[in-house]
Amino acid sequence: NGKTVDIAITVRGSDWYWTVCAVMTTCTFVFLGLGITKPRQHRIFHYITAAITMVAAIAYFSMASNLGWTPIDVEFLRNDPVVRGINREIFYVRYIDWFITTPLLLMDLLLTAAMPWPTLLFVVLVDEVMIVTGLVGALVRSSYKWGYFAFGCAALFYVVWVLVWEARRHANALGSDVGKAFTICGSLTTFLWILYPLAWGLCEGGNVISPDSEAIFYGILDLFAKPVFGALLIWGHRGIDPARLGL
Ligand code: RET
Repeated sequence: NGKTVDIAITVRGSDWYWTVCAVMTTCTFVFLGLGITKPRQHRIFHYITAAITMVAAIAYFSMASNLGWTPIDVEFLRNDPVVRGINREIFYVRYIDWFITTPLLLMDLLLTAAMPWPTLLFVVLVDEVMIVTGLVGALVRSSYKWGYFAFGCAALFYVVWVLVWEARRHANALGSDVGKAFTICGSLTTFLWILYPLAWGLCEGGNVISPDSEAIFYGILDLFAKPVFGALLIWGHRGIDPARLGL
């Protein structure tokens, strides 16, 4: 009959979330600003990429304001006379962000490689399975969370496989400029996306690092996966007419 401990972000975590929010907001306007200097038919990658940072900006606004979370007892196996459980702040708003933005990131990549739409559809659906299993795993209060995690990792494995094999070959066949743009952005994505389940295991899954450290880990990943990725993608498309990609 011990007490429960609540763990949550401090003012330092909140300040860092505000910082990331500011970067995402700025990048949204920069990507849109670059887009409107182009003819309408040439704006698709600007629009997709700006939408990604726009959604992230709002998610980070929520987390910086300490909203969009729910307390979850993460030490469910614990049998301690003093501490009955540890309620960790789980930011479900992250998953709402990812549910919208990871399909957009995949569209950026798969449209660059001019993949046929059935492939795009299936990869996006598998990606959504990955995000939803991660959310459910983060919210359940038993070791079943690792079962959901395993489903999510299998889904990520498929997405990475399509990017590294099928889409890369498709992009290279479209010319060296398309191949280069895809290789740079695809490699960055593959490297970063594999780190997300690691962060999840240390935060929502295993409660190994504090919510402030979680803010830094996911924050740095998101800065590279969205603004840095977006800048490289838009830069990679300079000189590529979307009509060549069937867009
Ligand atoms: C979860 C947990 C379940 C297993 C796996 C995950 C992977 C998440 C990924 C998220 C990517 C997010 C991005 C956000 C935008 O910047 C859901 C953490 C595999 C890959 C790129």
